[in-house]
Amino acid sequence: MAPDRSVDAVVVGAGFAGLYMLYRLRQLGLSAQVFETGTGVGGTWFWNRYPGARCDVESLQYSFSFSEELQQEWEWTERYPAQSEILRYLDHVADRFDLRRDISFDTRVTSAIYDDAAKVWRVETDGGTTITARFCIMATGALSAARQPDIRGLDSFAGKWFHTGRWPHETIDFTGQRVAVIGTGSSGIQTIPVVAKQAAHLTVFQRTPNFSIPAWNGKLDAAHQEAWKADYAAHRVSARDTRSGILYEYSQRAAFDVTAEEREAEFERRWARGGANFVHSFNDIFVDRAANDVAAEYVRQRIRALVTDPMVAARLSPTDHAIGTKRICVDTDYFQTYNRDNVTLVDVRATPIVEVTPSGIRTTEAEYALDSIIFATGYDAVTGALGRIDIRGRDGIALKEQWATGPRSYLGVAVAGFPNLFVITGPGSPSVLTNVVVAIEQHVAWTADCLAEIARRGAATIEATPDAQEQWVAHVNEVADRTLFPSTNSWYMGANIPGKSRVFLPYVGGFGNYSRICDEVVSDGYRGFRFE
Ligand code: NA7
Repeated sequence: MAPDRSVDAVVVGAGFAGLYMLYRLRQLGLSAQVFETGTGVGGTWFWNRYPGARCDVESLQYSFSFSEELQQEWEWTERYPAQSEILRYLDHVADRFDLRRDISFDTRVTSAIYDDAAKVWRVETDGGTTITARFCIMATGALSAARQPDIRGLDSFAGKWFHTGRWPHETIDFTGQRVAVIGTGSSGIQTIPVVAKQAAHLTVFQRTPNFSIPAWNGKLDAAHQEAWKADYAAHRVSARDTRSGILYEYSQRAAFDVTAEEREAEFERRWARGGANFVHSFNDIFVDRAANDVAAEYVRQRIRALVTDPMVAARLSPTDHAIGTKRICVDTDYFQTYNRDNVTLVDVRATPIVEVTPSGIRTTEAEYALDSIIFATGYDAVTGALGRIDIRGRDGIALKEQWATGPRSYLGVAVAGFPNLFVITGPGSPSVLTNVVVAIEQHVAWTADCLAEIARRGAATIEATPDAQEQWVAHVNEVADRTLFPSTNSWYMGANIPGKSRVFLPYVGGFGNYSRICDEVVSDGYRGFRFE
């Protein structure tokens, strides 16, 4: 079929990645079409409107650095940005750079098929549009494919149910209601304290307890913001040199290089400061089980101090995984919420959910009458959004089939057999282990430079070589195996999705190291890539 249109580049997604990619494509003088499922920009931040939704990276760091004017003019109001503030920011970015005119909203890309003869990508949408493009850029997000567990009887439920990652746009008021939250990851931990204050009764269905550190969120001090902005560019440079693209205090000491009292004091200090900085208290927490155990025990001790009922405190205390090997949660009054009279914690490992009935949830032990159910059950992370699109490269090979035993990419941005396809923060790149805005900016800039190089060389395509890809995959696995991460059943490992292959999805070698490798690949004449 003849395409409706032809452009230089199609971008899938209009979150942080898609917006910045469009900005860079325009700078290169390339025509672009962005497709976005939501009715507005923002991606993950468009959908995650649940009560309490907030970023776990501080505002001054979780923002674009590509425009000095933008980073100077935008005023953040809180230490950690609420979802509504991030969305306002992204709306501002879209307007400021006049990005919307190249974005088709309310449009899902259903397939992207490479035509080897014409050397173009043929992209189809659910609206029936077909567009061809030389370059296809997946800015589909690592945490965008919401995962709804298959629980018997949900269709029969007479009340309302929601997923945190697909929250409706109208205000949902739980006042006076009997509400359930299923899931106690970051989303559950954020929403539970807020919903508990509204609901008549809240029942939390927990399968695995998580480690969480207080955010101590509050209004951003104007003088602090001003001082930070005075030196913004330097802060950004320093952040890019770190392991996670975030300016934390990365300790140079190992946990057992200090006395027990010093360790305790360090944990204490970091707890009082709040946030994920805690897991960097010592430099061996992610690699040494004993070091990890002392940090984990400190948090468990805190939970016991915060939660009045010792049985509930024990149930809330994680013992099945090393701290930090699931993304650490950052909360406001999470553990204290269980001291409220209107909150009940149900351990669904001990008493599994059997079914949803018209009036509530039935476990093996009891029936809970409910008006609303909130699923905070996470995402098919890192590869899920790509898997929902029929992506086919050379010879009609489907990406999904090629990745059936785990994703294989070169640098997490390119895939052998898929010429001119770029994945922003794809599997095998630091992505979800970082401040994702920093990771996105690096991937987008690298991709834009690559497109400029293609033009300079007068090449039609660029493609990762199978050898370079195999070496990269081996390196990604080798680095992961040196840490405690693979020991945990986490979404980093694909373990939350039945049937998903168990592979450590992101690159744990550190953002700073990773971006140096990407730069070296370029200075070595795009080592591991083939231009045609
Ligand atoms: P997560 O971190 O994947 O958390 C999902 C939670 O839902 C987790 O506690 C799961 O328990 C639980 N879950 C999933 N399926 C079920 C079923 N069927 N029954 C009971 N409980 C279930 O997702 P989030 O949205 O909280 O956070 C994702 C990331 O977004 C986060 O890490 C930040 O980076 C931002 P499990 O642990 O699998 O036993």
